[in-house]
Amino acid sequence: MKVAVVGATGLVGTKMLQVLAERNFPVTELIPVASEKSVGKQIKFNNKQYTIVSMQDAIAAKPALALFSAGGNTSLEWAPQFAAAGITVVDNSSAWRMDATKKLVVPEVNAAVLTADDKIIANPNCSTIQMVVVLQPLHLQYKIKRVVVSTYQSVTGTGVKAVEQLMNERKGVTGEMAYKHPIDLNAIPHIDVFLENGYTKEEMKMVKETTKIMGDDAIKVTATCVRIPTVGGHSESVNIEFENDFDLQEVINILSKAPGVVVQNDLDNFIYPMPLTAHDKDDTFVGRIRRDETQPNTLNCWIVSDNLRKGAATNAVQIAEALLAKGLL
Ligand code: 11C
Repeated sequence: MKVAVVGATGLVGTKMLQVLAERNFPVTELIPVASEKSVGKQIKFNNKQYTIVSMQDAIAAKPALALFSAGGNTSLEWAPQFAAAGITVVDNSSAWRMDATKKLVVPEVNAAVLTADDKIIANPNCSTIQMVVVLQPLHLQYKIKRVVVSTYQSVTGTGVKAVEQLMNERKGVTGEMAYKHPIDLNAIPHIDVFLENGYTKEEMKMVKETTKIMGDDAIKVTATCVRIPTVGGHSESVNIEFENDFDLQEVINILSKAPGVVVQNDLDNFIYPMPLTAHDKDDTFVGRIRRDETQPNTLNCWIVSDNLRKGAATNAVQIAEALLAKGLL
């Protein structure tokens, strides 16, 4: 299958190429697309060299699938043009996620919603994806009423410039600032832009995307999103209130069997999820699973996943795999 990767030179685009190769996605020809300044440059995929092309040339090449990770504005302008040419787009930006006519998909949760009519499919925000793969199996069993989440997000979520800022600060070198503040030895409670309600757009993504993916508007979510100086993945402290009571061992058993979830909850051996150990893995890790002793039917846990993998590239490729499995590609 001919596959285009739009934004092929960015952090997520590079990871998409890696994940496509690792998972043996049936790519017969790669069409890498990047900004005008990269057109004509070569990139390697599956031991073959490919030349980066423009958007127009990518559409003319008629791939069956295009994985987009080139930002919201590029996606708003170009995804409809790819779709009009019969190319199925899986888009990693926030451009289409809350559009009622577009599906927002985490395959472990809602692959069933995909149909032949879906030509632009939205990949959710990284911090939402890793949370819903853990919430969904628990919701099916105990029915979630409310979620309170605080995130500890890796600089890789911002992009190459933020990783450079962190590394420059570590070396004592002055360079370009991706953030308004130093990030090393710091925690910045500000991810994406501030909205009128005092929350950030990142926090509201977690609120709105969760109910759309899980297909239940009754689930209440409130979020505080914080950037910290890590690179391996995003971490989340999650407090979940259920309609029904639970047995802690049953919760652990349910999560142990949940697709894409790995339980790391061995306190005696100091085993719990961390960005350093989640880095470069496709799974979502959950630990510190314990009852909230301050109110009934409420659980606390700690969720970590590599935001460039399950939070972006891996989830996008899994959507493509789901389309393929359903005969929609
Ligand atoms: C971050 N979650 O860590 C963001 C990155 O809406 O796809 C992804 C932003 C998005 O900064």
